Amino acid sequence: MQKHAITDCRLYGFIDTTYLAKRDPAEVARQLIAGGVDIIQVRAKKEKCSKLVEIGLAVVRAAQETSVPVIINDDIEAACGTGADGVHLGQEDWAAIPRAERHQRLMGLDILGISTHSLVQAMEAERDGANYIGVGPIHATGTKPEHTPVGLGLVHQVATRVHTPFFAIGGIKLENLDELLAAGASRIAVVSAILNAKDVAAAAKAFKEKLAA
Ligand code: TZP
Ligand code: MG
Repeated sequence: MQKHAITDCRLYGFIDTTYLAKRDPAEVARQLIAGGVDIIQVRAKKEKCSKLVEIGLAVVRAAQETSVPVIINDDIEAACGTGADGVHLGQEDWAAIPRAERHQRLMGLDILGISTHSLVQAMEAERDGANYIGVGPIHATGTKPEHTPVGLGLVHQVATRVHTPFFAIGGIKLENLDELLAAGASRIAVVSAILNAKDVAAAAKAFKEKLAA
């Protein structure tokens, strides 16, 4: 099925193994989709590459008959191997790929997302051809504890100076969504507030509705 263009995506959901416990990734992906997430990332920081590929394949399959693109975190080869729509890379992952090799390495993937933590990084990611960028962590979060929060000020700067679609990420909850939208975000990426909810689909739906309001 034809996948959403990034410009049409506002709610970014995750299959993050840290929060899955014993749940079936494909089942949780279906719950995210039922709740209205526009795009899904598979994130398996502590797992081996083979596990990332296994979960990636299951999520790609779960999203196959839907318009929801699937993005694999951290690993271009895993993204290609699963038939995912794209890859999401951190600053270090992206910087580690020689410029001359980037085009070739990304062949077969429609979407490149890059994490950014400053205006300079956001502008560089735009120049480097990212299809979207992540901006964060906005607030302190246990999902990415090693990063200092960037705050709402950066959201305002990126919204004003960068044209590439950006997803605000990090510590986003329903309760702090209004201030984020007021700062200039129109897209959000939410990990724990959705995956830790009793009802994943309902939690995603609540974010979706608030984004649309
Ligand atoms: N990148 C910046 S913050 C973050 C990532 C992957 C984690 C966001 O997780 P949560 O649980 O929504 O705060
Ligand atoms: Mg990474």
